[in-house]
Amino acid sequence: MHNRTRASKRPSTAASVSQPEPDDKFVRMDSSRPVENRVAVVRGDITKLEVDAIVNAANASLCGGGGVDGAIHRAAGPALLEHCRALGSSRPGEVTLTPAFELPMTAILHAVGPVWSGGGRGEPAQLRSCYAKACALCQEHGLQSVAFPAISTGAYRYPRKDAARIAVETVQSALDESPLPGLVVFCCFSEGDARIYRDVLGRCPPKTAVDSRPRPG
Ligand code: AR6
Repeated sequence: MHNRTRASKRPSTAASVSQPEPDDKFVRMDSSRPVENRVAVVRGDITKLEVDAIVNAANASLCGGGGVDGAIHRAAGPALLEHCRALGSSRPGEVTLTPAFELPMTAILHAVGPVWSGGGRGEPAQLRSCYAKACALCQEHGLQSVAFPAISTGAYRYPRKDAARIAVETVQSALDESPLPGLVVFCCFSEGDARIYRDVLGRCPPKTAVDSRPRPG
């Protein structure tokens, strides 16, 4: 069961936060919608989202750590660590797919973001690669919906606005090219981050504008 790489745990054209925050209570998106409605911003814990895949902000060892990586490993259980140990290490800009084990998703996409050291050491390209490769894996494995944390913006200190701009632009390009993933959720841990994403999305040209507000009912 854990070797499954296609989106088969359950069909998903919707994403929801099962422990709602005061705003962003619920996001429902239909993957048949046009690109502009295939992106959402949610505030909350990524392990609680109902999506086919979640992206982990991993380190090169793939063996867990703090932040969102720690939260995902705790929720997925020890089998994830065992699986990751067998995979060996990864590199900045690379993304590795694993099963989600005790989490309800079909897959976890472990993206190794760059450590920020001023921006002159390839950090933007590596961050872009994380988002592009994660979207490509969704296409390859039939994953309908995927949630991203703000990769590299915590322990790895990537400036949050610059990182959000890269995330949005890269995902937008991927969605323009492919019907999969049908839905991309930018999962922000803080309201400040959610505001940054909404702001960046608001500045996109009309064809990429998104509805990131909760829908009643
Ligand atoms: N759900 C969603 N976002 C979260 C969660 C969560 N449960 N927890 C934290 N965040 P970070 P990095 C946000 O440090 O900068 C680890 O030790 C957090 O607020 O998790 O890529 C790894 O093992 C921030 O906005 O990842 C690596 O060694 C974002 O996730 C290193 O940290 C990313 O913060 C990776 O550093």
